[in-house]
Amino acid sequence: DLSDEYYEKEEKVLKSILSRKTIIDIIDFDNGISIAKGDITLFKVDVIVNACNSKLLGCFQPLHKCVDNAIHSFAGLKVRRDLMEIMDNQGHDEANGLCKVTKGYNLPSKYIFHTVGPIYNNLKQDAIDLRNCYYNSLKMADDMKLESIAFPSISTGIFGYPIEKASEIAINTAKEYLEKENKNLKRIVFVLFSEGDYSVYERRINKAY
Ligand code: AR6
Repeated sequence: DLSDEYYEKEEKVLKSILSRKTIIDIIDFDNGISIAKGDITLFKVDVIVNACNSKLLGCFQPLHKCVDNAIHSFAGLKVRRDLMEIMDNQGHDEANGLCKVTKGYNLPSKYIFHTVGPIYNNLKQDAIDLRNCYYNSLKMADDMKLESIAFPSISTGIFGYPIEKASEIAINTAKEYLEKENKNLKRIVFVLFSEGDYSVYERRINKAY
């Protein structure tokens, strides 16, 4: 049971969503890949991906400026409720590279995939885990017959993955997926939260194609 305070908070969030503007800075490359600058919670795509920890229940520091907090704040409390049920049924933490789906609720997007990126330790396994985050999300979106998916830069915030290395994995995994396996996806968007990250992705895409 949720207190009045929770519902009041939820209402404030909804009001702030209605007053928010949509993103303008977006580049579509003609290979199905796009990059954009800004807040992923503003995107209207079939699914946005969340960068989570292995508990999958949101960030435990309410004021932390992570994508997990942004997504939970704007999507609403039903996301955490659904994840609690999923994780209760599963009975153990989520492994790196895997993901679970919830609806998008108050977000413009239909679904959210909650994936667990690796905490960077400069190990070979980190690259495998990060690749799996992208690969498993793409595969799940494709299997669900979705056409558009937006990713944040997974693990490159507090999980410490260097953006140069992480962007190479993100773009190569997307490129490979589109070339070899894709059935339904039409648009893969990488949403970057800073100028610097955006430039890294732009350079990396030009290098990959
Ligand atoms: N839209 C798009 N990107 C964002 C947004 C946003 N609204 N907010 C932040 N970013 P991080 P991680 C960028 O730390 O490294 C949480 O506590 C951010 O600038 O969010 O995978 C989870 O619960 C950075 O470039 O995720 C986990 O415990 C990128 O998103 C942990 O953080 C990822 O940074 C996961 O760490």
